[in-house]
Amino acid sequence: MEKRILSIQDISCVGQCSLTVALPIISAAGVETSILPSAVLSTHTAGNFKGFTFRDLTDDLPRINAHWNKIGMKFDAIYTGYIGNKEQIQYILDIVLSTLKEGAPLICDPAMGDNGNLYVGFDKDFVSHMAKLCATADIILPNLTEAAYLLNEECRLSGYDKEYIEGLVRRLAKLGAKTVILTGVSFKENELGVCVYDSQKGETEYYLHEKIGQSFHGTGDVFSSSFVGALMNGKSCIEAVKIAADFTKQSIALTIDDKDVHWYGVEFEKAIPKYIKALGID
Ligand code: PXL
Repeated sequence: MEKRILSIQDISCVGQCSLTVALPIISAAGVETSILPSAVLSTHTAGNFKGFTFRDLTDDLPRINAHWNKIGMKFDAIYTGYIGNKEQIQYILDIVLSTLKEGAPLICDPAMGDNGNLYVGFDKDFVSHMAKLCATADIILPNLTEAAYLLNEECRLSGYDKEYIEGLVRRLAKLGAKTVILTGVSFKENELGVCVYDSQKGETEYYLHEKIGQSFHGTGDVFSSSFVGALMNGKSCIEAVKIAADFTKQSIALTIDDKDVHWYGVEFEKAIPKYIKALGID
């Protein structure tokens, strides 16, 4: 039977992030993708999108869960991203408890900040609730900013060494997750990549590649979604990281020429054929 996963994050109607990224990418990976929107926004909250609408769906979460419990709905993985507010965290923990199949992974992207800052609307109190969700996850995928906030440490975006990164992933694992996948790691100019820490083996692996162009919004969601799609295809964590990092890089490369009009996200659609090829399901 086909695997069915649940992704919990917002719908930004326009903006190429969260569910409008997760749904097409994980579906393209051949995995049934059920969704639970945490909120509906007219656009994402970053860059030039001022005056966006925000429909909070907190009250729907327990009602949806009650229905799923009644019909015995179960998922082969749950992947969480942008969460609407701190109250949703407890509801999401309830959903995980009642709908995630035994032994199936909870994958948590604590999507709440970038470039040293939290996204609009989030504060330290929200971060402490997100840390609780991360503590129950099997795999977490923070960027450097989210990692520092989760640990309540000063954020270092450059000028660090391997010792700093390896200390960071170890401290993050101590929050509770088995595997930490830290994104946005770079030890030299024109390099970007990921550090993977398996706390059970005590092993750290890197996937560093050439950095192309400027940074784009939504690339964290493209990376996490394609990672989840690869993992659900039976790839190991490090294989899935490589496939996801390559797909994200290709998506950026295929967007750079449209940067002025397409500043709000990456045109990942153009790279989907390569992603499917990398998964070996073409
Ligand atoms: O890509 C992360 C993200 C998801 N959802 C919303 C956002 C952002 C980043 O700004 O605003 C609503």
